[in-house]
Amino acid sequence: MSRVLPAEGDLRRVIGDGETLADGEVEGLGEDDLLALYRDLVLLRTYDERSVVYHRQGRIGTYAIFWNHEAMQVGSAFALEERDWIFPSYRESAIGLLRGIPASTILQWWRGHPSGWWNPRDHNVASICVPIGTHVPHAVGFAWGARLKGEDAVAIAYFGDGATSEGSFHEGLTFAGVMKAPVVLFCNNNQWAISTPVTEQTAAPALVDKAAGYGMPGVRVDGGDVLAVYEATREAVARARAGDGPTFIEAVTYRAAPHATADDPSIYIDPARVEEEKENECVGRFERYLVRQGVLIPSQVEETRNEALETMRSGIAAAEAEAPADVDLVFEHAYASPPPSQAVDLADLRRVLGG
Ligand SMILES: Cc1ncc(C[n+]2csc(CCOP(=O)(O)OP(=O)(O)O)c2C)c(N)n1
Ligand SMILES: [Mg+2]
Repeated sequence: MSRVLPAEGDLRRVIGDGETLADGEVEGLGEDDLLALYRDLVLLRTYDERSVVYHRQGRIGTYAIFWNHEAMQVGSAFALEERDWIFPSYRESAIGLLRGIPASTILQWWRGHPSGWWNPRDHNVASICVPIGTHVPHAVGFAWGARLKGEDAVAIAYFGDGATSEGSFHEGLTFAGVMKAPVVLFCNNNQWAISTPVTEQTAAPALVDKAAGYGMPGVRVDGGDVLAVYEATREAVARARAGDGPTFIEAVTYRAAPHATADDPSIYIDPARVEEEKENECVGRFERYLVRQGVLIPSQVEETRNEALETMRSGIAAAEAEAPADVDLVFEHAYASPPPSQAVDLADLRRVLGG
Protein backbone atom coordinates (compact mmCIF):
# COMPACT_ATOMS: atom_id res chain seq x y z
CA MET A 1 0.00 0.00 0.00
CA SER A 2 1.30 3.43 -0.82
CA ARG A 3 1.23 6.03 1.88
CA VAL A 4 -0.58 9.22 0.92
CA LEU A 5 -0.77 11.49 3.86
CA PRO A 6 -3.34 14.18 4.52
CA ALA A 7 -1.93 17.71 4.43
CA GLU A 8 -3.77 20.99 5.01
CA GLY A 9 -7.52 20.26 5.08
CA ASP A 10 -8.37 17.67 2.44
CA LEU A 11 -5.28 18.19 0.25
CA ARG A 12 -3.48 14.97 -0.60
CA ARG A 13 0.27 15.01 -0.21
CA VAL A 14 3.20 12.56 -0.14
CA ILE A 15 6.27 14.76 0.37
CA GLY A 16 6.94 15.88 3.93
CA ASP A 17 8.95 18.89 5.08
CA GLY A 18 11.93 17.13 6.63
CA GLU A 19 10.79 18.24 10.09
CA THR A 20 7.34 17.72 11.57
CA LEU A 21 5.61 16.39 8.44
CA ALA A 22 6.69 12.84 7.61
CA ASP A 23 7.60 11.79 4.08
CA GLY A 24 5.37 9.25 2.36
CA GLU A 25 6.10 7.18 -0.71
CA VAL A 26 4.25 5.98 -3.79
CA GLU A 27 3.89 2.28 -4.43
CA GLY A 28 5.44 1.14 -7.70
CA LEU A 29 7.84 4.05 -8.14
CA GLY A 30 11.46 2.91 -8.13
CA GLU A 31 14.62 5.01 -7.89
CA ASP A 32 14.84 5.31 -11.68
CA ASP A 33 11.31 6.69 -11.81
CA LEU A 34 12.05 9.20 -9.05
CA LEU A 35 15.14 10.40 -10.91
CA ALA A 36 13.19 10.58 -14.19
CA LEU A 37 10.60 12.77 -12.45
CA TYR A 38 13.41 14.96 -11.15
CA ARG A 39 14.98 15.35 -14.63
CA ASP A 40 11.58 16.31 -16.07
CA LEU A 41 11.05 18.89 -13.33
CA VAL A 42 14.47 20.43 -13.92
CA LEU A 43 13.92 20.45 -17.69
CA LEU A 44 10.64 22.35 -17.36
CA ARG A 45 12.05 24.72 -14.72
CA THR A 46 15.04 25.48 -16.93
CA TYR A 47 12.84 25.94 -19.99
CA ASP A 48 10.73 28.41 -18.05
CA GLU A 49 13.58 30.43 -16.55
CA ARG A 50 15.46 30.62 -19.85
CA SER A 51 12.28 31.68 -21.66
CA VAL A 52 11.89 34.69 -19.38
CA VAL A 53 15.49 35.65 -20.21
CA TYR A 54 14.91 35.13 -23.95
CA HIS A 55 11.84 37.33 -23.72
CA ARG A 56 13.84 40.10 -22.01
CA GLN A 57 16.44 39.78 -24.76
CA GLY A 58 13.73 40.20 -27.40
CA ARG A 59 14.23 36.67 -28.74
CA ILE A 60 10.70 35.35 -28.01
CA GLY A 61 7.37 37.18 -27.70
CA THR A 62 5.09 37.57 -24.67
CA TYR A 63 5.47 34.44 -22.58
CA ALA A 64 3.18 32.77 -19.99
CA ILE A 65 5.46 31.86 -17.06
CA PHE A 66 4.83 28.51 -15.33
CA TRP A 67 7.38 28.74 -12.52
CA ASN A 68 6.11 26.58 -9.59
CA HIS A 69 3.60 24.79 -11.87
CA GLU A 70 6.14 22.14 -12.90
CA ALA A 71 5.09 19.50 -10.33
CA MET A 72 1.50 19.54 -11.63
CA GLN A 73 2.64 19.11 -15.22
CA VAL A 74 5.38 16.53 -14.64
CA GLY A 75 3.51 14.45 -12.03
CA SER A 76 0.37 14.17 -14.16
CA ALA A 77 2.14 13.55 -17.49
CA PHE A 78 4.21 10.78 -15.84
CA ALA A 79 0.99 8.91 -15.07
CA LEU A 80 0.08 8.67 -18.78
CA GLU A 81 0.99 6.11 -21.41
CA GLU A 82 2.31 7.31 -24.76
CA ARG A 83 -1.01 6.48 -26.44
CA ASP A 84 -2.80 8.92 -24.11
CA TRP A 85 -3.48 12.42 -25.38
CA ILE A 86 -2.53 15.72 -23.78
CA PHE A 87 -4.61 18.89 -24.32
CA PRO A 88 -2.54 21.77 -22.91
CA SER A 89 -3.39 25.40 -22.23
CA TYR A 90 -0.77 28.16 -22.69
CA ARG A 91 0.31 27.50 -19.07
CA GLU A 92 1.48 24.02 -20.13
CA SER A 93 3.12 25.27 -23.34
CA ALA A 94 6.28 23.20 -22.79
CA ILE A 95 4.63 19.97 -21.64
CA GLY A 96 5.37 18.55 -25.11
CA LEU A 97 9.06 18.43 -24.11
CA LEU A 98 8.07 15.44 -21.98
CA ARG A 99 6.77 13.75 -25.16
CA GLY A 100 9.86 14.47 -27.24
CA ILE A 101 8.79 17.72 -28.93
CA PRO A 102 12.04 19.67 -29.44
CA ALA A 103 12.60 22.83 -27.37
CA SER A 104 13.17 24.73 -30.64
CA THR A 105 9.61 23.92 -31.78
CA ILE A 106 8.03 25.27 -28.60
CA LEU A 107 10.28 28.33 -28.64
CA GLN A 108 9.18 28.94 -32.23
CA TRP A 109 5.57 28.89 -31.03
CA TRP A 110 6.40 31.73 -28.66
CA ARG A 111 8.21 33.49 -31.52
CA GLY A 112 5.01 33.27 -33.62
CA HIS A 113 6.80 31.20 -36.27
CA PRO A 114 4.81 28.59 -38.23
CA SER A 115 7.35 25.87 -37.34
CA GLY A 116 6.14 26.23 -33.73
CA TRP A 117 3.05 24.18 -34.67
CA TRP A 118 3.33 20.41 -34.74
CA ASN A 119 1.13 17.62 -36.01
CA PRO A 120 -0.74 16.54 -32.84
CA ARG A 121 -0.70 12.91 -34.03
CA ASP A 122 3.10 12.83 -33.99
CA HIS A 123 3.23 13.18 -30.20
CA ASN A 124 -0.37 12.79 -29.06
CA VAL A 125 -0.18 16.39 -27.84
CA ALA A 126 -2.88 18.77 -29.09
CA SER A 127 -2.13 22.39 -30.01
CA ILE A 128 -1.51 24.82 -27.16
CA CYS A 129 -4.88 26.39 -26.37
CA VAL A 130 -5.00 30.12 -25.65
CA PRO A 131 -8.77 30.75 -25.45
CA ILE A 132 -9.69 29.84 -21.90
CA GLY A 133 -11.32 26.42 -21.61
CA THR A 134 -12.20 25.80 -25.27
CA HIS A 135 -10.01 22.70 -25.34
CA VAL A 136 -12.02 21.02 -22.53
CA PRO A 137 -14.79 19.84 -24.89
CA HIS A 138 -12.11 18.91 -27.45
CA ALA A 139 -10.44 16.57 -24.94
CA VAL A 140 -13.77 15.11 -23.86
CA GLY A 141 -14.89 14.55 -27.46
CA PHE A 142 -11.54 13.02 -28.33
CA ALA A 143 -11.73 10.63 -25.36
CA TRP A 144 -15.30 9.59 -26.12
CA GLY A 145 -14.37 9.08 -29.77
CA ALA A 146 -11.43 6.87 -28.81
CA ARG A 147 -13.74 4.69 -26.74
CA LEU A 148 -16.28 4.41 -29.57
CA LYS A 149 -13.44 3.22 -31.80
CA GLY A 150 -12.56 0.53 -29.27
CA GLU A 151 -9.23 2.14 -28.32
CA ASP A 152 -8.20 2.42 -24.71
CA ALA A 153 -6.52 5.83 -24.93
CA VAL A 154 -7.25 8.37 -22.21
CA ALA A 155 -7.18 12.16 -22.65
CA ILE A 156 -6.12 14.79 -20.13
CA ALA A 157 -7.09 18.47 -20.36
CA TYR A 158 -5.20 21.11 -18.38
CA PHE A 159 -6.87 24.37 -17.45
CA GLY A 160 -6.82 26.99 -14.70
CA ASP A 161 -9.12 28.06 -11.88
CA GLY A 162 -10.49 30.87 -14.06
CA ALA A 163 -11.49 28.37 -16.75
CA THR A 164 -14.01 26.76 -14.39
CA SER A 165 -16.26 29.82 -14.94
CA GLU A 166 -16.36 29.31 -18.71
CA GLY A 167 -19.26 27.83 -20.68
CA SER A 168 -16.92 25.39 -22.41
CA PHE A 169 -15.87 23.96 -19.02
CA HIS A 170 -19.53 23.34 -18.16
CA GLU A 171 -20.29 21.83 -21.57
CA GLY A 172 -17.21 19.62 -21.47
CA LEU A 173 -17.78 18.29 -17.97
CA THR A 174 -21.51 17.73 -18.52
CA PHE A 175 -20.74 15.70 -21.61
CA ALA A 176 -17.86 13.82 -19.95
CA GLY A 177 -20.04 12.81 -17.00
CA VAL A 178 -23.03 11.70 -19.07
CA MET A 179 -20.99 9.82 -21.70
CA LYS A 180 -18.51 8.44 -19.15
CA ALA A 181 -15.69 9.71 -21.36
CA PRO A 182 -12.22 8.41 -20.45
CA VAL A 183 -10.81 11.83 -19.62
CA VAL A 184 -8.93 13.46 -16.76
CA LEU A 185 -9.91 17.06 -16.12
CA PHE A 186 -6.88 18.64 -14.51
CA CYS A 187 -7.38 22.05 -12.95
CA ASN A 188 -4.27 23.96 -11.95
CA ASN A 189 -5.69 26.16 -9.22
CA ASN A 190 -2.96 28.79 -8.93
CA GLN A 191 -5.54 31.00 -7.21
CA TRP A 192 -5.40 33.77 -9.83
CA ALA A 193 -6.94 34.39 -13.24
CA ILE A 194 -4.64 37.26 -14.17
CA SER A 195 -5.74 39.74 -11.45
CA THR A 196 -8.96 37.97 -10.37
CA PRO A 197 -8.46 35.92 -7.18
CA VAL A 198 -10.17 32.54 -6.92
CA THR A 199 -12.26 33.90 -4.03
CA GLU A 200 -13.97 36.20 -6.55
CA GLN A 201 -14.04 33.52 -9.25
CA THR A 202 -16.56 31.28 -7.48
CA ALA A 203 -18.74 31.15 -4.39
CA ALA A 204 -18.00 27.42 -4.05
CA PRO A 205 -15.78 26.70 -1.02
CA ALA A 206 -13.46 24.62 -3.25
CA LEU A 207 -13.28 24.07 -7.00
CA VAL A 208 -13.29 20.31 -6.43
CA ASP A 209 -16.88 20.66 -5.18
CA LYS A 210 -17.92 21.22 -8.79
CA ALA A 211 -17.16 17.59 -9.64
CA ALA A 212 -20.27 16.36 -7.78
CA GLY A 213 -22.49 18.50 -9.99
CA TYR A 214 -21.23 16.64 -13.06
CA GLY A 215 -21.49 13.21 -11.44
CA MET A 216 -17.79 12.47 -11.35
CA PRO A 217 -15.27 11.95 -8.56
CA GLY A 218 -13.19 14.94 -7.52
CA VAL A 219 -9.74 14.83 -5.96
CA ARG A 220 -7.93 17.72 -4.30
CA VAL A 221 -4.19 17.47 -4.26
CA ASP A 222 -1.21 19.60 -3.26
CA GLY A 223 -0.07 20.93 -6.63
CA GLY A 224 3.47 21.49 -5.34
CA ASP A 225 3.89 17.81 -4.53
CA VAL A 226 4.91 15.95 -7.69
CA LEU A 227 4.34 12.53 -6.08
CA ALA A 228 0.84 13.30 -4.82
CA VAL A 229 -0.06 14.70 -8.25
CA TYR A 230 1.35 11.59 -9.93
CA GLU A 231 -0.58 9.25 -7.70
CA ALA A 232 -3.88 11.10 -8.01
CA THR A 233 -3.53 11.19 -11.80
CA ARG A 234 -2.53 7.52 -11.98
CA GLU A 235 -5.76 6.61 -10.16
CA ALA A 236 -7.81 8.85 -12.45
CA VAL A 237 -6.20 7.35 -15.57
CA ALA A 238 -6.84 3.80 -14.30
CA ARG A 239 -10.48 4.68 -13.67
CA ALA A 240 -10.85 6.16 -17.15
CA ARG A 241 -9.15 3.20 -18.83
CA ALA A 242 -11.34 0.74 -16.95
CA GLY A 243 -14.47 2.40 -18.40
CA ASP A 244 -15.44 4.12 -15.15
CA GLY A 245 -15.43 7.62 -16.65
CA PRO A 246 -13.89 10.99 -15.92
CA THR A 247 -12.23 12.45 -12.83
CA PHE A 248 -11.83 16.10 -11.88
CA ILE A 249 -8.49 16.86 -10.22
CA GLU A 250 -7.99 20.16 -8.45
CA ALA A 251 -4.28 20.70 -7.90
CA VAL A 252 -3.83 23.57 -5.48
CA THR A 253 -0.82 25.84 -5.81
CA TYR A 254 -0.09 29.55 -5.84
CA ARG A 255 1.06 31.62 -8.77
CA ALA A 256 4.55 32.69 -7.69
CA ALA A 257 5.36 34.62 -10.88
CA PRO A 258 3.51 37.19 -13.00
CA HIS A 259 0.64 35.85 -15.15
CA ALA A 260 2.87 36.46 -18.18
CA THR A 261 5.80 38.66 -19.16
CA ALA A 262 3.27 41.41 -20.02
CA ASP A 263 1.78 41.50 -16.51
CA ASP A 264 2.67 43.64 -13.46
CA PRO A 265 1.22 41.77 -10.45
CA SER A 266 2.66 44.24 -7.93
CA ILE A 267 -0.55 46.26 -8.25
CA TYR A 268 -2.84 43.41 -7.14
CA ILE A 269 -0.86 40.70 -5.32
CA ASP A 270 0.64 40.56 -1.83
CA PRO A 271 4.43 40.30 -2.42
CA ALA A 272 4.98 38.73 1.03
CA ARG A 273 2.68 35.82 0.09
CA VAL A 274 4.55 35.32 -3.17
CA GLU A 275 7.88 35.19 -1.33
CA GLU A 276 6.44 32.63 1.10
CA GLU A 277 5.36 30.43 -1.83
CA LYS A 278 8.75 30.72 -3.49
CA GLU A 279 10.38 29.34 -0.34
CA ASN A 280 8.39 26.14 -0.79
CA GLU A 281 8.54 25.91 -4.59
CA CYS A 282 7.97 22.50 -6.09
CA VAL A 283 11.33 21.61 -7.65
CA GLY A 284 13.31 22.34 -4.47
CA ARG A 285 10.71 20.48 -2.43
CA PHE A 286 11.22 17.31 -4.48
CA GLU A 287 14.99 17.76 -4.56
CA ARG A 288 15.13 17.88 -0.76
CA TYR A 289 12.86 14.81 -0.57
CA LEU A 290 15.19 12.85 -2.88
CA VAL A 291 18.22 13.85 -0.81
CA ARG A 292 16.43 12.73 2.38
CA GLN A 293 15.62 9.41 0.68
CA GLY A 294 19.27 9.00 -0.37
CA VAL A 295 18.24 8.85 -4.05
CA LEU A 296 19.92 12.05 -5.23
CA ILE A 297 23.51 13.10 -4.68
CA PRO A 298 24.70 16.72 -5.07
CA SER A 299 26.72 16.08 -8.27
CA GLN A 300 23.53 14.85 -10.00
CA VAL A 301 21.83 18.18 -9.28
CA GLU A 302 24.49 20.10 -11.20
CA GLU A 303 24.61 17.51 -13.99
CA THR A 304 20.84 17.51 -14.49
CA ARG A 305 20.70 21.30 -14.58
CA ASN A 306 23.57 21.46 -17.10
CA GLU A 307 21.88 18.95 -19.39
CA ALA A 308 18.69 21.04 -19.33
CA LEU A 309 20.64 24.24 -19.99
CA GLU A 310 22.30 22.61 -22.99
CA THR A 311 18.87 21.57 -24.33
CA MET A 312 17.81 25.19 -24.12
CA ARG A 313 21.01 26.58 -25.66
CA SER A 314 20.73 24.32 -28.67
CA GLY A 315 16.94 24.86 -28.79
CA ILE A 316 17.14 28.63 -29.09
CA ALA A 317 20.05 28.38 -31.54
CA ALA A 318 18.03 26.02 -33.78
CA ALA A 319 14.98 28.30 -33.57
CA GLU A 320 16.98 31.40 -34.49
CA ALA A 321 18.72 29.61 -37.34
CA GLU A 322 15.42 29.12 -39.17
CA ALA A 323 14.48 31.52 -41.95
CA PRO A 324 11.90 34.11 -40.83
CA ALA A 325 8.32 33.33 -41.80
CA ASP A 326 6.76 35.00 -44.81
CA VAL A 327 4.49 37.81 -43.52
CA ASP A 328 1.83 36.85 -46.09
CA LEU A 329 1.08 33.80 -43.94
CA VAL A 330 -0.47 36.00 -41.24
CA PHE A 331 -3.50 36.68 -43.47
CA GLU A 332 -3.38 33.70 -45.79
CA HIS A 333 -6.38 31.92 -44.29
CA ALA A 334 -8.20 35.03 -43.01
CA TYR A 335 -10.17 36.09 -46.11
CA ALA A 336 -11.84 34.31 -49.04
CA SER A 337 -11.66 37.68 -50.89
CA PRO A 338 -9.00 39.91 -49.33
CA PRO A 339 -9.89 43.62 -49.15
CA PRO A 340 -8.02 45.71 -51.73
CA SER A 341 -6.09 47.52 -48.97
CA GLN A 342 -4.44 44.24 -47.87
CA ALA A 343 -1.91 44.13 -50.69
CA VAL A 344 -0.82 47.70 -49.87
CA ASP A 345 -0.64 46.93 -46.12
CA LEU A 346 1.42 43.81 -46.75
CA ALA A 347 3.81 45.71 -49.00
CA ASP A 348 4.21 48.30 -46.21
CA LEU A 349 4.81 45.56 -43.65
CA ARG A 350 7.44 43.91 -45.85
CA ARG A 351 9.20 47.24 -46.29
CA VAL A 352 9.22 47.84 -42.48
CA LEU A 353 10.56 44.33 -41.83
CA GLY A 354 13.13 44.74 -44.58
CA GLY A 355 11.81 41.65 -46.41
C1 LIG B 1 -12.19 32.86 -23.79
C2 LIG B 1 -11.14 33.77 -23.23
N1 LIG B 1 -11.51 34.81 -22.45
C3 LIG B 1 -10.58 35.64 -21.92
C4 LIG B 1 -9.25 35.43 -22.18
C5 LIG B 1 -8.20 36.36 -21.58
N2 LIG B 1 -7.42 35.65 -20.55
C6 LIG B 1 -6.18 35.20 -20.79
S1 LIG B 1 -5.54 34.41 -19.47
C7 LIG B 1 -6.92 34.66 -18.53
C8 LIG B 1 -7.00 34.15 -17.11
C9 LIG B 1 -7.12 32.67 -17.01
O1 LIG B 1 -6.96 32.26 -15.69
P1 LIG B 1 -6.92 30.74 -15.28
O2 LIG B 1 -7.98 29.98 -16.00
O3 LIG B 1 -6.92 30.68 -13.80
O4 LIG B 1 -5.52 30.23 -15.87
P2 LIG B 1 -4.03 30.64 -15.43
O5 LIG B 1 -3.64 31.75 -16.38
O6 LIG B 1 -4.04 31.09 -14.02
O7 LIG B 1 -3.22 29.40 -15.66
C10 LIG B 1 -7.87 35.38 -19.26
C11 LIG B 1 -9.18 35.80 -18.75
C12 LIG B 1 -8.91 34.35 -23.03
N3 LIG B 1 -7.63 34.04 -23.30
N4 LIG B 1 -9.86 33.52 -23.51
MG1 LIG C 1 -5.29 30.55 -12.48
